[in-house]
Amino acid sequence: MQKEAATFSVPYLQVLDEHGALDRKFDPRMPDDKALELYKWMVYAREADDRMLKLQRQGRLGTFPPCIGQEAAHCAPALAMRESDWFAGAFREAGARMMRGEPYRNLLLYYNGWEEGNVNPASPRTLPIYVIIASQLLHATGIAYAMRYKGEKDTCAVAFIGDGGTSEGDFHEALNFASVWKVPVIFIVQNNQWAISVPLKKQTASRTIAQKAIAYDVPGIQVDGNDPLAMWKVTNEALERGRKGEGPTLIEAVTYRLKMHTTADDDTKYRPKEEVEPWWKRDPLIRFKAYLESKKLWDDSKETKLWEEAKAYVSAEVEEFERVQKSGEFKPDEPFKHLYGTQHTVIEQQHAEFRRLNGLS
Ligand SMILES: Cc1ncc(C[n+]2csc(CCOP(=O)(O)OP(=O)(O)O)c2C)c(N)n1
Ligand SMILES: [Mg+2]
Repeated sequence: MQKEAATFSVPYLQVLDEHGALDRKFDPRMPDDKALELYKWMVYAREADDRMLKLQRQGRLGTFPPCIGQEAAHCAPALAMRESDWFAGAFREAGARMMRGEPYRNLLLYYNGWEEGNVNPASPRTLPIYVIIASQLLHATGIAYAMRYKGEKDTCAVAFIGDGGTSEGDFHEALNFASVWKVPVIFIVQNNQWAISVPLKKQTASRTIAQKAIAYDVPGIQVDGNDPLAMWKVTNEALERGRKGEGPTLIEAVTYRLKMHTTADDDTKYRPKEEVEPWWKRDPLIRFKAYLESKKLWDDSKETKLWEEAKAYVSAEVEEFERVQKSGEFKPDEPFKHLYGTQHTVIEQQHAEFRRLNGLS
C-alpha cells in the first residue's frame, strides 16, 4: 500500500505590486497614521544609510552593513510589534531599531567600535546587534519561552536573520525547539539573495526558504519583502498566533541587498549590474510612496519636507556622535565588564592588560 503521508504547500503573499497597486482582496487596512509613520521611518533609514556610506568613505566611521532596499522587510514588522515584544535583530535592521527608540547615534557609535552604542535606553527589550550569524534565533526562542513560563501571555519575540543564516545549525535548532514547545517567536528571514559574495543558489538547493518551516511543522510563508503592506499583514498574523499560544511562524521576506554586504567589500566584483538594476525599480520606498499618493495621503511638498526632516535629524545625530567620541565619556574597555554576569579571573587579567597597553589609568 502506498498513499500520501502528508502534503504541503508554500503560500506566497504580495499586496502592493511594484507600481504601488493594491490587491484589495488582501488589503490589511493599515490605518493612515500607521502608514505615514512607516513611510517616515523607511525614509529615515534610507537617509541614515546614505549618510553612513559617506562617513565611512571619509574615514569618520568603521565598516557597516547598509540596509538600503530592505526597509520594508524590517520596518513593517517593527510597526506591527508592541513595545513589550522582544526584538532580536541581526545587523541589517537600522530602520526597525530606530522605530524601537534607538537613537541613530547609537548605530554610529556601535559601528565605530563603541559598545555603548548597543544600549537602547528606550527599549530594554531590543537586543543588541548580533554579528554571530543565527545565534539570535536561539536567544529569541529562549526568551519567548521564558516569558510564557513567567506568565506573560501576550509577549512574543521577533528574530531577524538573513538567507545565509538559514544554513547555520542554530536556525534549525531554534525552529525545532520553538515548534515542539509552541514558543511565541517569529522568525523573519530577510532573503536579500546574497550572503556576502555567496548567491542564494549556492547557499541552498531549496526552492524557497519558507519551505524549511515544513520540516518542523511550523507555518511558513514567502512574502514580497519589498511590500510593506504584505510584511505588516503577515507579521500581525504571526504575532496573533504567538499570542494565542499557537507557536512560531517562519516568514521569508524576498528582497534584495541593493548595496555592498558591508563597506569592506565591492559587490561589483561578484555580481553583474544587470542583476542589480531591476531591483532598484522594486524599491520599497517608491512603491509605498505611490500607495500613499493613491490614498491622497501624500504629495510633493510632504515628500520634500520629510527628507529635510530626515537630513536634519541625521545631521544632529552625527554631530552628537562626533562630540561624544571626543568627550571621553565612553570607555573603550567597557565590554570586559559585561562579558559575564560575575567576575572571571582570565577576563580580569585581559582587562588589566588592555588598560596597560592602551595607557588607561
Ligand atoms: C557564525 C558566523 N559565521 C560567519 C560569519 C561571517 N559573516 C558575516 S555576515 C555573513 C553572511 C550573512 O549572510 P546573510 O545571512 O544572508 O545576511 P545578510 O548579510 O545578507 O544580511 C557571514 C558569513 C559570522 N558573522 N558569524
Ligand atoms: Mg543575505
